[in-house]
This record gives sequence, C-alpha cells and structure tokens, in this order.
Amino acid sequence: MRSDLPVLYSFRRCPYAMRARLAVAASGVPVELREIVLRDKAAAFLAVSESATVPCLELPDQVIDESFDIMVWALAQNDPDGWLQMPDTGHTLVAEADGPFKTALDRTKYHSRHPDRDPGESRADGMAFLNKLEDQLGEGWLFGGKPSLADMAILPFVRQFAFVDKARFDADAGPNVTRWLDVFLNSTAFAAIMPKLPKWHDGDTQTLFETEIILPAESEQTTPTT
Ligand SMILES: N[C@@H](CCC(=O)N[C@@H](CS)C(=O)NCC(=O)O)C(=O)O
Repeated sequence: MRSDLPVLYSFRRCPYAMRARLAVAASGVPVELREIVLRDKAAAFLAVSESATVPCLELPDQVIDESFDIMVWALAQNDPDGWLQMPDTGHTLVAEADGPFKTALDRTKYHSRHPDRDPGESRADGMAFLNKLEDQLGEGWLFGGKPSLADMAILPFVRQFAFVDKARFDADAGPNVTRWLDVFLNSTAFAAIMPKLPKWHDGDTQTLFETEIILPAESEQTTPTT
C-alpha cells in the first residue's frame, strides 16, 4: 500500500478518461487507478471531483478535474516521447475536437436524445472535421511522423465516432484517418490503457497503473490492407 501515489479516478470506456490514461502512461508516472461506475459514483470520488466527472486526478496538494489538464500535468512531469512538442495549432485542433466535433459525435451517437437534429447532418459535421484532419495526417500523425498531445487528446473521440457505425466509417473515412485510427487501436499503448477493472470500493487493494507505452513512428507503421 503506497499512500503517496496520485489517484486517478477513471472509467474504462470514457474517451476523456482514455486520453488522461494515455498521457499518464506515456509519462511513466505511477498512479493508483480507481474504476468509477458513473451510475453509482463512489463517495471518495464525489468528495474530490467538483464536476463529478471522470477523469479526476487527486494529488497530495491539488485536484485536477479536466482530462486535458491531467494530460498536460503528466507530461510536464515527464515527456519521454515529446508529446508536448507540437505547434500551437494542436491546441486549436483539440478545442475543435472537444467543441463542435464532440457535439456532432453526441448527436450522431445519441440521436434519439436530439430529435430536433437530423442525425445525417450531425454525422456529416463530424466527418467534415475528420476530412480536415485527413490532409494533415500524411506522415502518419497530426504533426509529422510521431504522435503528439493533440493526436492522443483527439483519437479516443474519433474511435467513439467510428464505432457508431464502423462499416459506414470505413467506407467514408479517408485513408490517412483510417490508418491513424487503426494504428492507434492496434497499438500496445491502447491495449495498455484499457485494463478491465472491477468497480472500485473504498478499502480495495490498490491497483497500480504504471506502464511504458510505445506508439509506432510512421516508418514502423504497417498500412492496413482493408
Ligand atoms: N470536461 C471533462 C468532461 C469529462 C466527462 O464528461 N466525463 C463523462 C464520462 S465520459 C462523465 O464523467 N460524465 C458524468 C456522468 O455521466 O455522470 C473532462 O475533460 O475531463
């Protein structure tokens, strides 16, 4: 039992939590991982997370309640793969992904909750963002031949968008976006951040999340045949 570890409250399938876990894993900073069930949130989580959303990182001297801030914090501790080295336009892309693209994603995925919206139009809005990224992914990642903070902040949401209707996505998405997502989904990094954990309860044995993750540089990527 290590009481000095930062605690990362997380939920396996949440794209915000995924991006936090990606950056924490890339940094190599060990944390205790606690799996939160959204319909039955643990009291210890509600006591620290002002927004009551995952992810939330509890440090000895502060709580970080926004996924992107958790990414930046982790990489500021240690950034062996240079994810923070990206142009300012990376931040603009993340803001677009978190704003209009996320809105389009929610309206496509949960279209019954948005009866006033044409799901086809919402899907087209999402695809328009991905088509914009297509031109930028020629070297494999958004900013050249290696992944950056922006790739890792955006990809979990692209994954969710793609799986709303994967066959349609495969038919419509450009080859660069398709390869970008495939490389991510097939990476050891993605496997490493998706451990299946039971719901966390106060008093449980600590689950240590400490992993070295590796994403292939463009030269090592294999082009999907499908
Ligand atoms: N802005 C937050 C959003 C996080 C968020 O909305 N997470 C969802 C799960 S994917 C959540 O916890 N929702 C609360 C709930 O469903 O009760 C962040 O970036 O961390």
